[in-house]
Amino acid sequence: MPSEKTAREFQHIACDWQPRPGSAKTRPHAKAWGYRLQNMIRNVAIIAHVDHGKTTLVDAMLHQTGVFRANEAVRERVLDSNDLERERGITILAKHASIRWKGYKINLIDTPGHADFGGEVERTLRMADGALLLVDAAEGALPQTRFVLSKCIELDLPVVTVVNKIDRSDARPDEALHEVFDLFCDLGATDEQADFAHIYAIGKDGIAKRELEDESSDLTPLFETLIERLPAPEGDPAAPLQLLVHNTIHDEYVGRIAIGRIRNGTIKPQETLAIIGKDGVVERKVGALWGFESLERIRIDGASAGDIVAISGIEDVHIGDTITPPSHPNPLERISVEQPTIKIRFMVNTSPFAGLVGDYVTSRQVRERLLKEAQRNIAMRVEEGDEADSFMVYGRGELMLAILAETMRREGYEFALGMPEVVVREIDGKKFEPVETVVVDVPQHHVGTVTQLLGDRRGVMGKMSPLGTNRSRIEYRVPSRGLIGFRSLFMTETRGEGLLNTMFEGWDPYAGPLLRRKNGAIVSDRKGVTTPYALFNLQPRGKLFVGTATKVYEGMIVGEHNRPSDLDVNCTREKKLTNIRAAGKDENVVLTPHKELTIENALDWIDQDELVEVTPDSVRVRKAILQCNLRPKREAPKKS
Ligand SMILES: Nc1nc2c(ncn2[C@@H]2O[C@H](COP(=O)(O)OP(=O)(O)OP(=O)(O)O)[C@@H](O)[C@H]2O)c(=O)[nH]1
Ligand SMILES: [Mg+2]
Repeated sequence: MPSEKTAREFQHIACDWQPRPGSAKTRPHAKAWGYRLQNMIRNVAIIAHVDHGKTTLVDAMLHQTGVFRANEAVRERVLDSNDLERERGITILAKHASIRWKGYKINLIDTPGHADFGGEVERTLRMADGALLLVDAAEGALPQTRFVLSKCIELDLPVVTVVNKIDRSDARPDEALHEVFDLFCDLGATDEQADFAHIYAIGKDGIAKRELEDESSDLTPLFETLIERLPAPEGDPAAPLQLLVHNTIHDEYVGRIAIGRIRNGTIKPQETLAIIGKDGVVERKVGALWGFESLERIRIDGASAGDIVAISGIEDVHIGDTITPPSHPNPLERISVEQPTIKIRFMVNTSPFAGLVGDYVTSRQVRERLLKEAQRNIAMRVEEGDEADSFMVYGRGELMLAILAETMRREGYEFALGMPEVVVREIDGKKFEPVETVVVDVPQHHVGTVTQLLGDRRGVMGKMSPLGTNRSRIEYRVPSRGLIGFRSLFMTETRGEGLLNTMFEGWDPYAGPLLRRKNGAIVSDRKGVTTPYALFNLQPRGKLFVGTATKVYEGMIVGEHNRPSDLDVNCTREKKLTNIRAAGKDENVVLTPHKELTIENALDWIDQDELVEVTPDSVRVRKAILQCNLRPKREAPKKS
C-alpha cells in the first residue's frame, strides 16, 4: 500500500538532505498549508531514446513504492498497456502513474522513445516540472535523446540524467554521461541547466546509485535526487483557475474525459467553467473530478495548483484548451508540436473483396474515425483528399501512420492506403523537403555497404567515430524520402548487426529525383485461388507475398519481380491432368515460404501506382488500376 505520511512527518524526512538554494522548499510562500501540500508534489516526465528502459524503470518505481501487493502477479512493463504496445514492446502513447514516496506524491509520465511519437513527448512535457533523462550506458546519447532534451531545454525544465543499464557487458557509463553533457552544451543549455544531477541505474533490477562504486539495492538514491533536484509545481492555489488540457479520452459510461494539469487555482466537481478553445469560449458545467493514485483514477472533491486531474462532462473540449472560471478567461499558451513530415492517402477499399469482412467500410465511417484520431493525436492532421472518398493523413513518420492503420484494422475498419510521401513545402517559390539525421552503429566491415546504400539515397556523411574495437558510429543527413523502406534493407544488408536511428532534422532544398523501387511486381491477371502448381512455377521469377489457396483478384500483387518490369501472371493455374499417373509426382511441389506482408512493410514496398488494401483479416497489395489491359506497363524503375 502507498505510505500515507502526513505533511508533518515529511518535515523530518526532508531534513535528511539539504535543499538547494531557490528550490521549492525554501520559497517564502511555502508557509501556507496549501502550498506545503503543493511542495510535496513532483510532476516528472521520463524521457529517452527508444528502448533505453523508461517503462521498465517506471515498473521498478511502482514496485518499490508499494503500488502492488507483495504477492500480486504483475506483468512486465505494466504501463505499456495496449495490445500493439505489448506486441511490439514499445511505448506508443504517453501514460502516467502516481506514486507516493515518503509522503511525496510523484506523478510519473512515461513517454514513448520512438521518433514517430515525438508529438506525445512534446504534448506531455508541458505537464511536467522536471524530467528524468535516461540514457543507455552502452548506446549513449542517440538522436531521440537529443530531440527530447532539446524540448526540455526549450521549456526550461530541470533534468536529472539517469545512466541506465549499467549492468550491460558493453556498458560505458562515463562516456555515456559525457555524451549527455556534450548534448547540453550543443543545445545551448544555460549553466544552471547543464549543472544536472546524475544517477547510475539498473532499471531492470530496480537499483540506482549516485556513483558507480556505491553499494545500493534499491531506487532510494534516485527518489532522493529527484525530490531534491526537481522542483515542486509552481502556481498559486488562491488565484483564479487555469487548467491546460493535455489529453482527452473516451469513457463508455461518462463520455469524454479531459485530463490536464492545474497551473493556478482550484477546481471542484459540478462547477460551471469556461473552456477557451481555438475558436472561442464556451461555458460548460463540469461533471465528476478525478485524481490519479498509482495506476487508478479516483474520485476527488477538489484539487489545486500542481495537480493532474481528469474531468468529465465537457464533450467539446480539445487538447490544448484552457479551462478557467467564466469571470477570468485567461488562457494559457496552447500546446504546439512540430509539423508532420509524411503523408499517406487513406481511401475507401474498392477491391473486389471489399466489404467481405470489415464492419466499417464506408467513406463516412473512415472519415469519422480519422477525425477522431486527429483530435487525440495533435501531431497528426487529416485533410479531404483530391479524389472522392480519399483523405490525406499527415504524420510524423511511417510507423505512426502504420500503427494508426493497424489499430483501425483491429477495430473492424477496411480501407486502402497509398504510397507514403514526404510533405514538400514551398518557401519563396522554392521546394523544400524534410531531411533526417541518421545515426548508424555498424561493424567495420559493413561501413562500405551502408555508405553506398545511403549515398544512393542522397545521404551526406557527417561525423564518424569508433565505438569500441570494431564498430563505428556514423552520422548522415538524408532526405526523408530516401528513408522510406530503408530500415528493412539496412537490416538485411548488415545481417541484423547494425543499429539504425533516424530523427527529423529540418527542411532542405529539394534534392531532385530519387529511385523508389528497383523491382517490378508480379500481378495476378485473374480472379481465383492460388494453386501450389502455379506458385511453384512462379517462384524463380521473384519473391512471393502469397501462399497457396489464397484468394486473388485481377490486379492484386502476388510478389516482387526479379526484374524492373511488372509481370502479369496466372497464379491459379491447375496442373493439367492426363490419364497417365506418375506416382508421387504432385507431392513433389515444395514451396519456399512466402513473405507475409504487414502494413508497415507493405507501405515500405509499394510504388506510386500501387495501393495497400487493409482489412481486418488480411493485408494485400494491389495495383491502383486493376484491369491488365487498362494499366500502363511499368518498364523501368520509377523515380519519385
Ligand atoms: N540490461 C538491461 N536491460 C534493460 C534494463 N532496463 C530495461 N532493459 C531492457 O531494455 C528493453 C527496453 O525496455 P523498455 O522499458 O521497454 O524501454 P523504453 O524506453 O520504455 O522503450 P520505448 O517506450 O519503446 O521507447 C527491454 O528489453 C528491457 O528488458 C537494465 O537496467 N539493464
Ligand atoms: Mg516505454
